[in-house]
Amino acid sequence: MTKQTTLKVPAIHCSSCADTIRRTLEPMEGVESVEVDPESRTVDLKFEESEVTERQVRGKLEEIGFFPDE
Ligand SMILES: [Cu+2]
Repeated sequence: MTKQTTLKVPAIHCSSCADTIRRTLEPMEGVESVEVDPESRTVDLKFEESEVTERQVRGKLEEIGFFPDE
């Protein structure tokens, strides 16, 4: 089943941050779409929950220094 969630990521400051996040998350197995909004500092995520968990996506963001809020 596809799940949708919005992560708040305060470290996003510009479109370059947004590109980095997109390039990192889009190749992940199970991630269907990634939309990053540098204005609201949010990441809109659609993922297939049988293939990847929100926790794994959050972990990937943390690896590249973009820590999502709880
Ligand atoms: Cu930036």
